[in-house]
Formats: sequence, structure tokens, C-alpha cells
Amino acid sequence: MSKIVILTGAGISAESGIETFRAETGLWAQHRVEDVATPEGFARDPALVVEFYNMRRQLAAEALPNAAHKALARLEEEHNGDVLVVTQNVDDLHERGGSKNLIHMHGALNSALCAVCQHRWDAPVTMQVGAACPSCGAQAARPDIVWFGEMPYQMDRIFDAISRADIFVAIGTSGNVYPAAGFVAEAARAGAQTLEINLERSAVGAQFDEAQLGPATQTVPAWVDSILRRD
Ligand code: BV8
Ligand code: ZN
Repeated sequence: MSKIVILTGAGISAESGIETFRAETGLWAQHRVEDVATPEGFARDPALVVEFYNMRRQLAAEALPNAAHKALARLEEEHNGDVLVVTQNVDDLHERGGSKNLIHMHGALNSALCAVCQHRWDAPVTMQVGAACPSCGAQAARPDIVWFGEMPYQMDRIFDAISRADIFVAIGTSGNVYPAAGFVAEAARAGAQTLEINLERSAVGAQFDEAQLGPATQTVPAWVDSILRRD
């Protein structure tokens, strides 16, 4: 009855055609983080930020889940134990790939948030600046995204799951952003086996017991098969 916690990052969606953040052609090469992924940037130029997320929502809607997303859903379905996916990604490819036990710790493109009353609703494909909140009526709609300097979502639930994990796997994340990059240290402290699946070692690669390098659409299904064979 092993408990598995899986942290995913932009690399798991790369082969679905969604840009990662830190590749040369990545999202941060085209936009300054400070301008589009901070509350200060949103306050300074809400139209730029709303447009940035409208563009990414459109790209995510056109993308398809890949073999790695589907393999994680198969693991959740067939594994004799708990499987929790904690994603830093804001696309909905894990849901569309079949994952159910899923936490979007950095928010989601398909969700809108009221900056006044914290009400959430399904985001329109194209969000307008100052759109009215369906609950309190304030013209304060914003992308339901965790920007730098904001607290990621469901941290208690995540730390609780990590403290009880037998296996912790990080897939397609460069290990640059905290608190997510600190999860492997928590998992090791809790006595979990830790594995990194990536094209190359991440910034916290040395903290993992093991690494499997290669494109996620090949490495993730192979790893899932190895787990299900042991069940
Ligand atoms: C917080 C939403 C505190 C936006 C994101 C100094 C000043 C200010 C802050 C800090 C500071 N030092 C540290 C901090 C904290 C800061 C932080 O960590 N900064 C870093 C950059 C130094 N963190 C925060 O601000 C967090 N909040 O600390 O709050 C607090 C405390 C109390 C009360 C209130 C607040 C919030 C962090 C969340 C920010 N939002 N995303 C959006 O998506 O637009 S983070 C952003 O980076 C994305 O969400 C993404 O998930 C995340 C990490 O990127 P990766 O997913 O790892 O992607 P990346 O491109 O980097 O790497 C891709 C990887 O995939 C690579 O390793 C590559 O090799 C691999 N890959 C590529 N292709 C493939 C592949 N692997 C396999 N197969 C392939 N085919
Ligand atoms: Zn509201």
C-alpha cells in the first residue's frame, strides 16, 4: 500500500507543445517575470498580464495531454496505494489526461479569482480587465494564478501528503522555484524514496536518491510500468 506523491513542472507539458519557462525560447525569454507574474506587475499593467494569461489559456486549450500525463492517470487508477499529483503547471493537461487526485499549487488558467472577495469561477477563454465578480459584483477579476510573492495553494495538504509518502517523484521541473523545490528535502526527511525524472539534473538534483533522464513521454510511462509491475 505505498503512497506516492508526484510533483510536476513545465517539462511534463513540453512535448504537448507548451513552452517551459526557462528554456532559451521559454516564456521568461519573451516576458519579464516582474511584469507578468507578480502582483506588482498586475497592478502596474493589468491589461498586459490579462493578455499574457489569455494567450497561455488559448495555447493550453489547443494542446493535448501526452503519454506522460496519461501514464500518471493510469498509475492513479491501477496502483495498489495512494497517488497524489501536485502540479506547478497552470494548464489542464493532467485533468484531461485522466488524473483526479490533483493539486494545482500555482493556480490554473481555467479559473478566475475575485481580488476583492476571493470568489472563484470558470475563467472565460478571454478574460477582460476589470470584469465583474459574479458573487460580489466588484470589477476585480484576475487570473487565478499564484504569482511570485504570493502563497501557493493547499500547502498544508501537500506537506501532510509528503510527510506520509513512501515515494516522492519530481517530473519536469528545474527546481528553481520555492516552496516546490524544497519538497524533495521534506520527502527525504520523512523517509521517502526520492526520484527525479527530467532531461537533465535539476538545481536540487543532488537531493534525490535517483534520477531517470530522458523525455517525459518515454521515461514516465517506463517508470509507471516499473511501479505497477511491483504491485
Ligand atoms: C512564496 C505561476 C512567500 C505563474 C509560478 C527572492 C525574492 C522574492 C521571492 C523569492 C526570493 N527568493 C525566493 C523567493 C520565493 C519565490 C521563488 O522561489 N523565487 C525563485 C525564482 C528564486 N517563490 C515565490 O514567490 C512563491 N511564493 O514564496 O510566497 C509567501 C510566504 C508567506 C506568505 C505569502 C507569501 C510563489 C512561486 C509561484 C510563482 N508562480 N507560476 C505562471 O505559471 O505564469 S512559478 C513558475 O515557475 C511556474 O509555475 C513553474 O511551475 C515554476 C517552476 O518552473 P518549472 O515548472 O520548473 O519550469 P522550468 O521551465 O523552470 O523547467 C522546466 C524543466 O523541465 C527543466 O528542468 C527541463 O529540463 C525539463 N524538461 C523540459 N522538457 C522536458 C523536460 N523534462 C522531461 N521531458 C521533457 N520533454
Ligand atoms: Zn467578488
